[in-house]
Amino acid sequence: MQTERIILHVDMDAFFASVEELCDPSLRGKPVMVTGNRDTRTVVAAANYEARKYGVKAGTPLGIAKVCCPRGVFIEGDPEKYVYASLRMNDVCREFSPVVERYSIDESFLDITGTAKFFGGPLETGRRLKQRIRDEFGLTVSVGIGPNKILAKTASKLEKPDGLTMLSEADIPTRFHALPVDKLFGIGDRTVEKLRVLGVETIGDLAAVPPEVLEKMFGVVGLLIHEAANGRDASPVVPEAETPPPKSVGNSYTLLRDSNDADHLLRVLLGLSAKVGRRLREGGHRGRTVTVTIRFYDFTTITRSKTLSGHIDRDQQIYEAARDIFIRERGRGAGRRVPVRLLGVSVSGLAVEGAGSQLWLLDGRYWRKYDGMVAAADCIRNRYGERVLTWARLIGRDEAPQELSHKISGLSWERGTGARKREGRKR
Ligand code: DCP
Ligand code: CA
Repeated sequence: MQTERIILHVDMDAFFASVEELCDPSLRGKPVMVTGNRDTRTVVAAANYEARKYGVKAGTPLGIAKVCCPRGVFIEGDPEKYVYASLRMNDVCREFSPVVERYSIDESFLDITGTAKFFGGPLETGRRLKQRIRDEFGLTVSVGIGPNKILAKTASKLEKPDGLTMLSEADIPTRFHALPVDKLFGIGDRTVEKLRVLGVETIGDLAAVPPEVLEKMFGVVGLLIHEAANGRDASPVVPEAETPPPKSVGNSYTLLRDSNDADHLLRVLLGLSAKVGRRLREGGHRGRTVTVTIRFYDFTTITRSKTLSGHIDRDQQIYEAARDIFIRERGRGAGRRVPVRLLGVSVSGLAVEGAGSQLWLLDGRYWRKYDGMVAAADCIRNRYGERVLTWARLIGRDEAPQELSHKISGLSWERGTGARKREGRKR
């Protein structure tokens, strides 16, 4: 019986920029950079490999990118194109296995344990998948293959662009352990900094750190880091169809101190709305009904809803509805004198993908730009963590929990900023 799995990770090269090149072949060979809305302070979301020669990469502020690469072509991103290309790419992936997990806009995992033999083995499957995507779209991708997701994802990065790399169990003590620790899937800059204190430079160094030490430093995550550094990862490839669609998406938050300060409570609602918006977009959902939960200091709780004319998924739209509900309830006396202990925001009445797309199609230029910015901001957070972007209104507020914070007003890069670290009890 075969127990070892074969996982393939596919990652598009310079995705947004490559799609733009595809739409306008005259861009080929030139340094191309895709940005957010250019009316605001913005950053480069994607730089093609030509532009990277000038030192530009994702997150470089536009002003700096123009200095580094004055002859570069700067294009305002159009997420509709990228989503379309992403979905089509996924269709091609499904030709190679029924078990495909769309991991991000330009990355998918395929479990090819059962199907690789039909395509001539794992490497040949990777080669054919790359060829299919090249033939179909003229795009290059990098493919990584391994016995689990961690090794496959690490492998796909090793020979970018247009790479095809396999990391097997036998490669763990050698190639895998020789890599710098920041190449390990899931290890962010902050973790790398903390690990440096332990003298950890390579994945191998990390693998040698006793799990108890990592647990002490990072909690349960430390144990996962230990497993990952040793090339172990049992997480399955989860095809989308197996994820049941949620009925609603919501988050609640217990205040650090009970409060009846409206400004303060609205800020918490904003943070919650942003969190819910992000989760909706991640799942490809939009909903029509926004519900606010208010729990008072004595645990009495009210739940009030508002149903909108269309389906929404943007932080600002959710917040506006939540704020209306909150202000209406306060107008009726709720919470004006009584301190609030917990607030919750949820969105229900979810539309299946496509059915709620009216807003997207009918809205004018403003929303299109907004969409681009939201999509780019989401991508940035996917890559660099929730804390790099936040709403200006939430910066530096001690009750603006940073893990709930999102930046919408202009795609500005604010690495390392965000609301102050929350201390005290957990949500
Ligand atoms: N993206 C973004 N903001 C970021 C990072 C990425 O908007 N900070 C977008 C643009 C990218 C796309 O997501 O094209 C995919 O992200 P990747 O990290 O995979 O980057 P690329 O595909 O551009 O480059 P690579 O060839 O290194 O994968
Ligand atoms: Ca990519």
